[in-house]
Amino acid sequence: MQETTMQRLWDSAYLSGGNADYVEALYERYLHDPNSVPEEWRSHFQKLPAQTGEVQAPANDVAHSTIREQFVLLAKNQRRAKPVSATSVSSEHEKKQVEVLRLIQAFRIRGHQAAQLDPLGLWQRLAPDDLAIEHYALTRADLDTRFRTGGLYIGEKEASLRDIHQALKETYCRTLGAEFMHIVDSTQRHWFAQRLESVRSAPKLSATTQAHLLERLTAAEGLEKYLGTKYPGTKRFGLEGGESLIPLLDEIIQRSGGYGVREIVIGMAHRGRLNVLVNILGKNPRELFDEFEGKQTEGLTSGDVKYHQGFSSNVMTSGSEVHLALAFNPSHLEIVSPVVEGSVRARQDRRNDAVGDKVLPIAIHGDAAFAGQGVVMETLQMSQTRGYKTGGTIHIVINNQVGFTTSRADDARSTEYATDVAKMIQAPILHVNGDDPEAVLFATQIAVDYRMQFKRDIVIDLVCYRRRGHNEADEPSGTQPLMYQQIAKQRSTRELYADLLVKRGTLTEDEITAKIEDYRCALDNGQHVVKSLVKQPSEELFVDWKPYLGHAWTARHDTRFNLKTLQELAGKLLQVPEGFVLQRQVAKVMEDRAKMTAGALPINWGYAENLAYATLLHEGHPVRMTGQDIGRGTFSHRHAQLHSQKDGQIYLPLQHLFDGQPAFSLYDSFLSEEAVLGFEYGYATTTPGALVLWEAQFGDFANGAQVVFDQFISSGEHKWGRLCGLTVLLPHGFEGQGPEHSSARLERYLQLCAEHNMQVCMPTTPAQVYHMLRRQVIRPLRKPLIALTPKSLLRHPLAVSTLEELAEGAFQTVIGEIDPLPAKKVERLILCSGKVYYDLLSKRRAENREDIAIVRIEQLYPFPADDLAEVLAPYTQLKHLIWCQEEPMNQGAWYCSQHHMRRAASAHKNKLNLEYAGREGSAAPACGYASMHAQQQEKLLQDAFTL
Ligand SMILES: Cc1ncc(C[n+]2csc(CCOP(=O)(O)OP(=O)(O)O)c2C)c(N)n1
Ligand SMILES: [Mg+2]
Repeated sequence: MQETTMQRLWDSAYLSGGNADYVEALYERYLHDPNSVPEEWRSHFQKLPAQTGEVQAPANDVAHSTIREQFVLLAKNQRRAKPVSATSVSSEHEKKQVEVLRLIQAFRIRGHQAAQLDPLGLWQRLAPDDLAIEHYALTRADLDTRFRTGGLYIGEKEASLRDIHQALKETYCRTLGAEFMHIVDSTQRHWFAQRLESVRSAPKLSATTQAHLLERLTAAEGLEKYLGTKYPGTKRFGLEGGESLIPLLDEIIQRSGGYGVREIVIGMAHRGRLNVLVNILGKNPRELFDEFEGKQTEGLTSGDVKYHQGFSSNVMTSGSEVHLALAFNPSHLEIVSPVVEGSVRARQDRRNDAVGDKVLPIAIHGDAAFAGQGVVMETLQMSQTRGYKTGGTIHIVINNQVGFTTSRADDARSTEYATDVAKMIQAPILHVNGDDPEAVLFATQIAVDYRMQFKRDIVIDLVCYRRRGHNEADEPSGTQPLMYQQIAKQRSTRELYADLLVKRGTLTEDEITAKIEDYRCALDNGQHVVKSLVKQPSEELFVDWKPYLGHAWTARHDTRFNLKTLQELAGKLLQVPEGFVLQRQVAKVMEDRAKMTAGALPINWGYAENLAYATLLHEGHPVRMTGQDIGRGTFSHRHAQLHSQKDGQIYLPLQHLFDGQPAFSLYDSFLSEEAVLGFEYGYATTTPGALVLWEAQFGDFANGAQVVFDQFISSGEHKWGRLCGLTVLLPHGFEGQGPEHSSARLERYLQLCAEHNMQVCMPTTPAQVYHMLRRQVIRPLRKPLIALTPKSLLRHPLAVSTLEELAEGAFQTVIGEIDPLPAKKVERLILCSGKVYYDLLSKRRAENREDIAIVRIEQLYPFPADDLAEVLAPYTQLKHLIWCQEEPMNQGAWYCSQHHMRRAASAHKNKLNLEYAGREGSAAPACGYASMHAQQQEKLLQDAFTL
């Protein structure tokens, strides 16, 4: 732009100050129609993206906040400059001043691209050209000219260009590369600039701190060396090359303890896990050695490999005693992250820590997994939502630049950094060279401070390397030849830092050798190596799981509830605050519920469910329920959350039952299955006393969370000894809605069932769902419950119950014939589960058949063999025993449960055969044509009556 034009622009707009709005509006017009703004503005705006370097995207994507800020900044500087310019500053100088400010901005945005982040020195990155002064209207001749430093936090209002440039290079381009300019909130951006620039990203450390850093690195390296010598070639997924993780974690714990954090939950994968267990959580090395030697944990039928084991301990910090928990995790990378969040939220809820001051989540990731796994995105997305937020997670990526054998960036991801995915929630990212432990320490301090102040997620990208193969039996040079040639020459992080400390005179060679010896001795003696370990943790941090141990599913329990109190609670459920205006249909639901309470209408499903929650709350059990649209209910049956038509006010009657009641938490979840279910698993495994419930929109969608079912819900207890009372509601039923709105895939869950690991139920009446939910909490058993719940049945005239059935009944695992058929006349007995029962019943009643009895199996696993035998016994004239299901033959309960039913059939005095009436095998769960559905349904009913 011509100097005169520039001058004119300044005079006309941004140098006059306070005109940012005007400029922004101008810019808005330019975006819509570039021709609508004067030529000089157009040409200036055209240059904006490239010049300011804010984005690489087209001009339309330049954030307005950025544009606005730029002008505000310029205007401010001009205002400040006024007194000076009156005397000495020429317009030429002023023009350069602006360029200097742009230079500063460029470093903040892209300085990390020129930072020395790779300990191996192999990265081939071209420094962005706008970090050089020549990119601007500046030359080397300007180096000694003094400029105002603007918002640069270097403690000087004015400095030479040389000094400014130097400060920027030191701050942003050494071993710490910070990405924070993508954050929209300017307070946070300024916070980062201030923290980094004021110490040029390298605060001075005391000799004690330096010695401590070295001691932690010695421990990290020492453990790997020890295990490598003692158990050569045994898989341990060593941390070698990434040892800085240990001082990093140590600093998070100590610093957050200083803030008053009382509990920290860590989720991590295989890499470095043993090191973290011993050197951070203080697991006794002897126990680890036992595991290397193949010792089994008592009481677990499956158990798990050593690098999946969780652990917990308490350590002392400057602030308080901190409870540390490392979550058990499966091999499936990243899935532990939402589980950790759930566990943290549960602990926060227990402590009434609404903002996250007391409990901190740490998620440790691999570079390849962080970039690739979808659950990372889901977990990031949940981080600020009402139902799932935990006040910010500190993410650490152990970025060893390789995932198994894949290291090409253009194979592993589509972005420059493995951490770019975190920018979707505007999380700041601190890339740090793992071979500079002091920079790692500084990055960690910033991360903790940021998390504690802003309560948002932050990422530390610990750029390191992997000294050995993916595991200790794997040879990496075949696939990463150049990388491993360099690694062979690379001195360890500890060695490099020890040398530095000797050079600085902080420690002597002898002192350094002594540290190594001390550590090795401790391991030899099987001693704990975490000095701050608390031997007798305070009681306050303790959750008692004992009441839930050692019970069978048949454990005695009583789910009855006093009728009068039930009616009182029911009354509360129908009250809304003064002036609260219910929508017409909702008002009708409430009116009907009032009639149900009075006995004028039978109880329907939605009401029974609400009453189950109310009674559990009354008995002191908190209730947490989440799922997509769970407040209203996908099928409009629940209405546990009401919305006033007058002002949009939200009211949950279950939160207003009585003073001092336990928490009733209900959240419509964001549209995720995998992370949400992982979260609820984490929550439930931390909260034994509550009903924790997740509902899938349709049962079909739950397979988006298949990993959680397979790796945690069905097997967690037998692998890790973790109990979990989570309840999962899966709407299921063949109503002609097509392949994806029919089946919750019952077969999947039944196939996972063994060793009484979980329960699979298909209740068919309101009283049944009521008692099933109450039983889940009241019985001292903590096993996951998979409940297949109805859709059309929610309004089925026959699927109703009485208030007395709620007050007096119990959950029936098997429901026998309900009509008074003479047992002697019954020659055919149809077994079934779920909605098809009502179709069979209607048909039988319509045909007036007295020879056919229909029995419902309401709990498919653990299979209620005794209850079924008892129901079958009176039918002495039985000739046919049929299993009838709506699901295709390869699905539903047929294959997984028939052996249980066959056993009952052959145990019957008439030695019966079990026959099948249902759809034929099918690739898709259901057909997409309503007429075909109806034909199939009719046929399977007919089969049940005639086969
Ligand atoms: C969901 C999932 N897919 C694949 C694997 C197999 N696997 C185990 S480790 C690994 C590479 C992980 O690389 P990275 O995340 O960088 O961690 P690193 O081992 O380098 O620390 C893979 C693909 C797995 N464990 N989990
Ligand atoms: Mg890796």
